[in-house]
Amino acid sequence: MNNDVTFTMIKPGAVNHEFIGPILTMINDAGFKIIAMRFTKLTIEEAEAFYSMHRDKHFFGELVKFITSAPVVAMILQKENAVADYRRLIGDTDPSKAAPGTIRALYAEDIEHNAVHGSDTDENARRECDFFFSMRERYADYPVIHTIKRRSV
Ligand code: RTP
Ligand code: MG
Repeated sequence: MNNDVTFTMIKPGAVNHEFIGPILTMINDAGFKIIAMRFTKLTIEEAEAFYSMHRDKHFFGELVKFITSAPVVAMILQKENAVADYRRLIGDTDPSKAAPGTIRALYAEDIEHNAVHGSDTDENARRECDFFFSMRERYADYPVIHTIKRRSV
C-alpha cells in the first residue's frame, strides 16, 4: 500500500441523520477509492485511545461521549495527496467556518458534532489506519473484470 491514504470516520451525528449515503457519494465523486470499510461502535476505551492526543483539551469528555454514542463508518481512502485533499473536502473543524460545499458545511451540526473525522498528517493517517484495520482488511489492488458507467435517471 502506498502512502497516499487517509483515514476517515463518518461520525455518529451524520450516521443518525442518515447522511452516510450522501457523504460516501461526495467521497467517491472527489476521486477517493475506499480500500477498507467497517460499520462499528467504539467503546469508551477505544475512543480515549484513538483521540489520546486530545486528552488534556477541554472538549475531550464531550468528544469521547459523542463518538461512542452511535455507530461510525470507519474507512481507509486512497488517492494521490489523500490527507490534504480529504481535509479540503471535509472543510474546517467548525462547520460555520467551513467552505461552502464541503462535507462539514453541508452535514455537520457544530464544532463538536462535525460529521466526519479526517487524518491531519501522513503519520497520523498510518496510525489511525492501523488502529482500525489489519492488512487483511485492506483491498487496494484487485482486478477490474468488468466496467459499468454510472447512469442518470
Ligand atoms: P478530526 O480530528 O475529527 O478530523 O477533527 P479536526 O482535525 O478538524 O479537529 P481536532 O482539533 O483534531 O479535534 C478533534 C475533534 O474534537 C472536537 N472538537 N471540539 N469544542 C471545541 O472547541 C472542539 N474542538 C475540537 C471535534 O469533534 C473535532 O473534530
Ligand atoms: Mg484531528
